[in-house]
Amino acid sequence: MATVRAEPYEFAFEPGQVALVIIDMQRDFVDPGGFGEALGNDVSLLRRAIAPTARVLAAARQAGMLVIHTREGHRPDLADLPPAKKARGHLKTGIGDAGPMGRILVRGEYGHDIIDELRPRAGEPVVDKPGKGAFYATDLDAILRSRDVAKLIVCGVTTEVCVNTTVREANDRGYDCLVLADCVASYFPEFQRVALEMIKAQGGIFGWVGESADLLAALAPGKETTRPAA
Ligand code: TIU
Repeated sequence: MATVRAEPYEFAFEPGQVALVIIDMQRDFVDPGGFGEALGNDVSLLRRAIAPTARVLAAARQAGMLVIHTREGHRPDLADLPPAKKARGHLKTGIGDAGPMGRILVRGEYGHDIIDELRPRAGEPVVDKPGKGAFYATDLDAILRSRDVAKLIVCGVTTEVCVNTTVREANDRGYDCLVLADCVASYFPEFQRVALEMIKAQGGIFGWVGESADLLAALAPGKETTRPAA
């Protein structure tokens, strides 16, 4: 059993029964010229999560942990794009339209894919999702249950949108989620702070919040206990 210092209290897991879930680290959100920027956001705020997430990804692979990547996006014919989602924001350039990295949030396009720094390896499931939550209209729940995974370590973007929605969906399905604060990011610093507060409030109403350094310490070879509190 590994234990990670976290709030509201330590997060314990068997490395074989936990999955690392990396949410939507796609060029469309993280790179200039994508959907995130089309929404008026400064994408540089998201890029700070890349390096710590890459370290967690390497450690998870080393530990033999199940790694799952998600991507938000739609079929090229946009048949799974709700008209309300397409219309929202009255954007000049929105989902399905041509952007500098291909059609925005459309599967198969360059911008829809995961950034090079966190590229999935063969054998790591990539879950394509049409919504903000990774459980809605996907096979994520089936993938996790078939492997007896009931605990998730969550990284990705954005903290208050797809990360929070996914954690809430997971919580209602009986999963325990540890969100790594330095491996998730928001275009809005205030939302980053509050979204993490919401998860861990009331005794962990939706889950746990920790730091990647504490997870890495727990996963280090031969390390099976929590790092002592500072
Ligand atoms: N706009 C925003 O903050 N996020 C999204 O649209 N999708 C995800 O968070 N992945």
